[in-house]
Amino acid sequence: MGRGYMAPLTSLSFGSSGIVGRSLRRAQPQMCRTEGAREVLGIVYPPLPRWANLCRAYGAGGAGSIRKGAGETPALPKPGDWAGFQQSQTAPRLWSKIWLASAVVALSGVVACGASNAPSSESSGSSNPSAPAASSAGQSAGAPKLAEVAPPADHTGGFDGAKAYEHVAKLVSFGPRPPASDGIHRSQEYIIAQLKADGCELDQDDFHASTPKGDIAMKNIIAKAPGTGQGIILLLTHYDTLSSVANFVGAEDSASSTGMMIEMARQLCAKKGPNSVWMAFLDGEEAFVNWDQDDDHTYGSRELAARMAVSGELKRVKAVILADMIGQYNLKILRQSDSPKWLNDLVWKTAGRLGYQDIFVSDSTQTSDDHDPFLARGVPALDIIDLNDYITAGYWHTPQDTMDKVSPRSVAIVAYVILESVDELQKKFH
Ligand code: 1BN
Ligand code: ZN
Repeated sequence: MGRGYMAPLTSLSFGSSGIVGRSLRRAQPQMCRTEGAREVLGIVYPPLPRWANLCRAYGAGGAGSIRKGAGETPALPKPGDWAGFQQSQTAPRLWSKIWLASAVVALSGVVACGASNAPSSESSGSSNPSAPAASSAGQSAGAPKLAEVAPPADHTGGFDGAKAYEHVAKLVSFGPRPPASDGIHRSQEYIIAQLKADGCELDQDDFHASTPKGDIAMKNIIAKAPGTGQGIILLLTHYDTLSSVANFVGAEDSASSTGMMIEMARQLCAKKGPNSVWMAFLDGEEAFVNWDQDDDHTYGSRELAARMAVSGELKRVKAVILADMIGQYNLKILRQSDSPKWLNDLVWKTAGRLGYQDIFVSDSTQTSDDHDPFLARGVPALDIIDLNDYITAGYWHTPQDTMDKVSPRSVAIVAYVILESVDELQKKFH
């Protein structure tokens, strides 16, 4: 893929020619039939699963910050203006620090609480470094958060969770990242600089997507670690944020998975396995107006799947693993019922072996996301996502999606599970 490429209509029209649309519609009978599609902050979404009584919670979020229509998007502040959004606006920093300090005293020895906004490695003294620490126990959705720290890198297969958290904070510091914005351009520069520094081979796919808001320039960034054979293991994250909500910086949706993937690239680009490992940073996942209408979503992943189909590379893909919203405290990842059983089993078995069966739980759900264009083309694909709890807490697609909702420990654990799952895939497809 070259630079400055204008996507052929064929590539995006694959997504709208029926394959992708059918896939998304097919998923709906499993969802909350009583409520149907819901509007959250001006964007209409498909219904959610029943399992956690979410239909009611789905409408939460308050309509006060709805911004609709072209020209109503607020002017983007200068980058420095966004520092405050690294913490929730509803919890002033001083009070949250006092609260955290009290929590540290109360739970002495359990929580290691740094004064810095980027917690460093924990020293829990736990006899089982893989076991989840007690620091997240008892926290309910919406409650103030105890600071968690990343496990030392040698407890998570070499993955440096503190560094990943710094990447997340950096992305958030650029402000909102809707497609073609100043914030996303700064994010692209940052992602590319980090990947180059890690020695990754890079593809930059600049394309244009036809959206309800007109033709929008977008960019996928693909880091490639070549393998000795022909196979490809494809890891995905999106890095854009929702354009329709003012002051939405998306710490969890989507900086957490993007920061994690940047840090994973440091390890993966230094390795050569039987299969190549590609890490795609995707633009344009979020809807501009209505997720459930006119394929107004997943522009970047549809572009990538279409391009790889045209080039013949798609046939070489053994598995796709998407990570999205993986940094929450009290993380709960559900199996994906639309994904192949063997791929769910491989990842969940790996998580169980590492001691994280309380995070990778056995319930199933179905989520529409960037893995869909690959499933629709017959490629085994999985979404590692915790969407439901974030909706219940009232943070999803709101200005409350800030750095204080992201746990370096959760990010590190998901990275560890994905890295080990990549090793399992390498063994399976050697
Ligand atoms: C995930 C994060 N998604 C958007 N931001 C995808 C999605 C959209 C999942 C609608 C469920 C409903
Ligand atoms: Zn989102």
